[in-house]
This record gives sequence, structure tokens and C-alpha cells, in this order.
Amino acid sequence: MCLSIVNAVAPEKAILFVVSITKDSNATLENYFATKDFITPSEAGDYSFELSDGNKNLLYKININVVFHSVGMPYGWSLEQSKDLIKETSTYEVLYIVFPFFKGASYFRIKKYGKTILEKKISLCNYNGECEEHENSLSCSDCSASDGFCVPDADDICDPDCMPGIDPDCKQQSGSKTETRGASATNYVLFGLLLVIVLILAYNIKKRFKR
Ligand SMILES: [Ca+2]
Ligand SMILES: [Ca+2]
Repeated sequence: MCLSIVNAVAPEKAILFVVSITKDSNATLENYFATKDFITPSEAGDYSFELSDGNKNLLYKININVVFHSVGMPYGWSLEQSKDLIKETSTYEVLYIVFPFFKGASYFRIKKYGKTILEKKISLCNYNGECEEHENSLSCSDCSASDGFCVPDADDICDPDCMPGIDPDCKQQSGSKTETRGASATNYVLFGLLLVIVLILAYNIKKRFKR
């Protein structure tokens, strides 16, 4: 039971979609990529967001009630002065929708009242050996840990994209730096010993020549 609670609160491997929608139902898929996050809960709403496989079989669906927010009336402005600004900013909304991760996710679809307003073919990996747009180490073997994306998991991989102190595996790296420092100290001792031997030899040779 404890495990299920942990599962419920931990971010999971997911696919994030960034979408902009205008009030007159023009939708644009701005970006998408694999991430670790909490799945967007489905609610009663006029919009549905769907993920399908290569045969367009539905993998997952999230319903959302899209609310078009506007900026408030700026301080000191009259309603008349703010009218255009409020109208303009209330005409579109940027949404961040998180789906569970599906390796075979191939189509992203947006519907309004059941009618498709956007359908896009997506790819999280094209297996061509190059780490490209929409690909990262979470979704694609084309990418290494150095993919511009921080995965701060304790997975024995120090992710160079994470800020210091974020990835617990990177502590190990500072440990290896200590080892490097230890190794260079050993080098100094060896160099010192070598110098002493050289000096003794030089002293003995000099003594021999004096005889
Ligand atoms: Ca690729
Ligand atoms: Ca990375």
C-alpha cells in the first residue's frame, strides 16, 4: 500500500506537449519531448487531447476544460484603456499537457466537442544515431546523457546537463576528482624521490672525479 502511495506522488516517465490554442479553436503543437513529470488529470471539458500509436489506435486520452485567461487591468488604467489589452490576451492560451510515456506514440490529436481540430505525426526517436529535436536520453538511444536535458535520477549516470547538486550521481564525480588530486600528490612524491636519487648520483660522480 505504501508503494502505491509512493507511485502516486512520484513523477513518472512521461511525454510533455506544449500546445497553444486560440479562442476560435486554432491549435498549434509548439513542442513535445519525453520528461519525468506528473500526468495531467483528465476532467470534464470541451477539449480532448489524444495520443495514438502508428495505426492510430488510441493509447491515452485527457479531457481538459480550456479557460482563456487575460491579463488583469493594469494599475492606474481605466477600463476603457485596458479593453484592447484584455481582449488581446484573452484570445489564446498556452497549455502544458503531460501524458504517460508510450514508446509507440505516433500521433497527437486535439478535439473540441469531439471534432478533430489538430492532428500531428510525432516521433520521439528515429534511430539514426543523431540526437535531434524532440529526442533525448529518456526516449531515444540516439542520445547520451549529454543531450541538453537534465535527468536528476540516482541511476549511476552523472548527467552533465544538471545544475550542481541536482543529480545525486554527480557526487561520485567529485569523489573521483579527489582521487585525481590524490594521484597528483603521489606524482609529486615520486618526482621528489627521483630528484633526491639524481642529486645523490651527481654527488657521488663529483666525488669520484675529485679523486
Ligand atoms: Ca535521431
Ligand atoms: Ca542529459
